[in-house]
Amino acid sequence: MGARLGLHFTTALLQDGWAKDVRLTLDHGCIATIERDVAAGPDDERAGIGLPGIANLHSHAFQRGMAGLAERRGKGGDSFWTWRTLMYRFVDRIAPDDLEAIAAQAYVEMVEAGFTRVGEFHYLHHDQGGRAYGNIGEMAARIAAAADQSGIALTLLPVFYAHGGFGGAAAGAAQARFLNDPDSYDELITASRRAVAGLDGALVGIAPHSLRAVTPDELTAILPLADRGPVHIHIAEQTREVEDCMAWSGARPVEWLLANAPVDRRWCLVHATHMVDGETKRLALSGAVAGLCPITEANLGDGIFHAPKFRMYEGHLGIGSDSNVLISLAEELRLLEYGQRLKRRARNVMARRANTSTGRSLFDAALAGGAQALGVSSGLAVGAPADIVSLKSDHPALVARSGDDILDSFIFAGAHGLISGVWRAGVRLVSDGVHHQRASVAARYGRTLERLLAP
Ligand code: NGQ
Ligand code: ZN
Repeated sequence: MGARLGLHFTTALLQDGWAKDVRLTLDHGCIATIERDVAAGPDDERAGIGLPGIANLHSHAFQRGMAGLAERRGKGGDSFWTWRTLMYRFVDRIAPDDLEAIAAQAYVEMVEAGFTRVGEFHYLHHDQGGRAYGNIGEMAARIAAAADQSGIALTLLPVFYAHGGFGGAAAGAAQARFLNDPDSYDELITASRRAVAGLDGALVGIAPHSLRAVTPDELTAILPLADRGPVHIHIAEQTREVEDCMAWSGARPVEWLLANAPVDRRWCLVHATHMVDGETKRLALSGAVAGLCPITEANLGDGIFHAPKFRMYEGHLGIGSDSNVLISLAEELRLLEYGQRLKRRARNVMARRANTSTGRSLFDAALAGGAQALGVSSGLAVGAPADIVSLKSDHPALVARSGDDILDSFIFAGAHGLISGVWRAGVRLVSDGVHHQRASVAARYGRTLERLLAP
């Protein structure tokens, strides 16, 4: 790299808070210097309002391809489980090229939304009918290729999936493409590390899918493969899952996991919707991240997380786009707060204390929790990766705002078009709200969907 790139912001949210007239210089993808209260240099890029990029801690990228196609009422009552049947029908058609095209589209949209890293909870491993690909890491390599095309940083979470229900129940035919035993999973992890080896900043963690899909012995067998990396698991998303877990073990899912697995800061418990007070408190004290996916949880009719109690015990939380039915950082945070308001008939539920901004509290939580869950550091600081989002300071939703009012307005009062630029590791990916690869990625995605959805 040649001369250091200078970026100038009218105001920016640095690791130690808001600052005015901020000048960053970037070097080899990292923030080399930070100056405050300085004018822009002659060659600096002027970039409006600066925020740190946020990690999207939970995605199933392929599900972007069926977004909006499960919103028609069926014969009986529709539920998470009827949605899952439709999702399984869609996943069955996806070939490696298709996965790459759909994931690239999802990731471009994530970057445009202000996400600079994604945790891909990746479970589509095998060919139709469960036949092995020549390389067990074939699909992992397609996820890595999609991340590369979009520029988003990747924490790849290859999923261990072995059963169709608690207590080692046999998996169904529709789940055949997901299945491994601990030995083949070991190979998958090795292949996944190889698949991401060329990607700047990529990490690999592990992901036992859920207590429905993994037995206690299997969980014990695969945990060492994390090798100090992140461990993600779906848990307590649906009440039926809680009932089935009670019938199997006498304990609730989160209760069972906390009693039987070494849950700590490396863990991310995705959803954790249905907890009683004792579970909520103990999960918070474990230091693990609760991976909340408000848009998907609303879409699937999951329920509402016990946020006030969890926050009272200083629990860590982050945000995921999960089914990718809609990809929006601002809307995930807004819906997290609005779910709480509707349930509790109160306002500003997620604000950390009196006289604090709800938007800032949500943003700080998602920034720190997302980074923790994906195994990286967070925030704009010297030495940190230059993962930056800029907002348009002259947008009507943002004019005359400063400090935390900017975040409140971005989250609660902005509709579209507030994000101007996005940089990942110092590389500019988005200008004027548009990802530089948007057109080519969307064209390939369009051709893929035409074929996949053809009658
Ligand atoms: C998934 N999605 O892995 O994509 C799941 C559905 C399951 C959510 N849990 C499959 N939202 O949980 O069995
Ligand atoms: Zn999920």
